[in-house]
Amino acid sequence: MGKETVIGIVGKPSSGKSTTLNALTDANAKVGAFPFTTIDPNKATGYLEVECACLRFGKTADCKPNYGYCRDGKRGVPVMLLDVAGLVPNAHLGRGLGNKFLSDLTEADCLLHIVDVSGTTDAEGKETRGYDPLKDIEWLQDEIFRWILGNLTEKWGSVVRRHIATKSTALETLRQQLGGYYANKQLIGKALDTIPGLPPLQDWDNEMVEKVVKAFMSVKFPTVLALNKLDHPDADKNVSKIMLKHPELKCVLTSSLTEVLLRKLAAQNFIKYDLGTEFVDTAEDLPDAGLRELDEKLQNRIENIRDLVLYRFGSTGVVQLLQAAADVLDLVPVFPARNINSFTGTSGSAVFRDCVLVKRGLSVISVARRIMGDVTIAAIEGVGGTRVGEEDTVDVGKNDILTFKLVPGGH
Ligand SMILES: Nc1nc2c(ncn2[C@@H]2O[C@H](COP(=O)(O)OP(=O)(O)OP(=O)(O)O)[C@@H](O)[C@H]2O)c(=O)[nH]1
Ligand SMILES: [Mg+2]
Repeated sequence: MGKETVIGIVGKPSSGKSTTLNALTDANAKVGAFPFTTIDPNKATGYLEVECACLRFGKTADCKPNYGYCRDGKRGVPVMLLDVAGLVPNAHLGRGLGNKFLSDLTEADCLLHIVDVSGTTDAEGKETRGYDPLKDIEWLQDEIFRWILGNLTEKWGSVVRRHIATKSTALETLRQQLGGYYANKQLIGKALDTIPGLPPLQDWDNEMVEKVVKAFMSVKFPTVLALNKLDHPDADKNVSKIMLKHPELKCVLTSSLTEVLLRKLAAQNFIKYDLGTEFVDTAEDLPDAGLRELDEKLQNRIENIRDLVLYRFGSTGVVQLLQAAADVLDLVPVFPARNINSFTGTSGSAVFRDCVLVKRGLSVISVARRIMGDVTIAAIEGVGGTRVGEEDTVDVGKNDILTFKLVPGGH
C-alpha cells in the first residue's frame, strides 16, 4: 500500500547505530509482523506513535489495525528503519564500504544521525579520548553533499546540452538527474523554491550548482541528531557545544545502550519500566509486584542509570527519536476506510484497519494515488460521506479519514 516511510540510521562506525536500531524495535517485537521485518538484518520495523482516529469517535475497543498496533488510541504506525553502516570520511571516494551505503541512503525519507558524544571514538570509530563530535556532524553532512554533487556534475556538460536542446525547465532536468534519489517533482520543486532569483540552468556556475545540491539535501534528507552515549561523563560538555554551534539542528539526547538494558531487565521481570519515561521500579520499590530480586551489581547499575540518565534527562531519549523524525518529516496519519460511516473495512466490525503517513498539506488526490495506485477515482469522500475536492489538502483532523470511490470497471 504505497511506499512506507523509511528512516535511515547513519553515523560513523561504533556511534551506536545498531544499538539504537535494537532499542527502537525490541519493544514491539510482540506486535503484528510487518512484511519487511526479516528481509535484511539491517532493516527493521519501528513504530511511530500517533493519535489514532478511533479516539475521536469513541471506538478504541473496535480498533484493530492490519499493521502495527493501537493501544487506547495510541496508534503505532510501522515505519522502516534502515541501519546504514560504513559511512567514514571520504566514503564518496570509495573508502570504507564505499558507495554501497550511499545507495542504501537513497531510499531514506529522513535521517537519524547517531553522534557519539562521549568523545571516546574517532572519525573511523576507533577508540580514543577527547575526540570532538562536532567534527562528525560536519564531515557526515559534507560526505553526503559530495556524493550528490559528484553524481550530478560528473556529466554536467551533457546535462546542460540536453537541457537546452529539449527546452526543459530546471525542474524537469533535475527531476531526470535526481530521480534516482526517489525524488519526485514536488520535492525537487520545494528545494528550488528555497533559492530566490534562480538563474536559468545553463547559466549556473559551480557555486550555484552547490547551492542547489545543498537545498536538495535539506528537503530530501531532513535530519535528526541523536546525541548518543549520554551516560558517559564527557557527554555533557560535548552536547552543549553542539547545541550552541548548531541551534538550527533538531537534537535528541539519547542513551541507546541504557534503553536496551532497561528493556532486557524489564523482559526478564527484574524491573518495571514505562517505556520512554524516567520511571524504573525494582523489587525494593514495589515489594508486592512480583519482581525478581536484583543482585548488588545490577542494583548499582540501576542506581547509576537513574543518576546519570533518567533523573537528569527525563528518559533515555530513544522513544523521542521517532517522534522527532515525524516532526522533521511533517507527517500526518491518514485513515482510509471502505465504509466512511462505520469506518470498517470490507468485512467485520473492526475499525480503522489502515493508516498511512503522508506529508502535511498533500492533496487528497495524491493521497488517493499513493494508496490506491493507478486507478480511476470517481469521488473522494470524508467523514459522513461529504464530498472532498481533489486538491483539498490533508492535515491532522482535516481530511484525514477518507474513502475513495472508484469508477465501476475503471482501471
Ligand atoms: N556508553 C554507551 N555506549 C553505547 C551506547 N550506545 C552504543 N554504545 C556502545 O558503542 C559500541 C558500538 O555500538 P554499535 O551499536 O555496535 O555501533 P554501530 O554504529 O552500529 O557501529 P558499526 O556497525 O561498526 O558501524 C558498543 O560497544 C555499544 O555497546 C550508549 O548509549 N552508551
Ligand atoms: Mg552496526
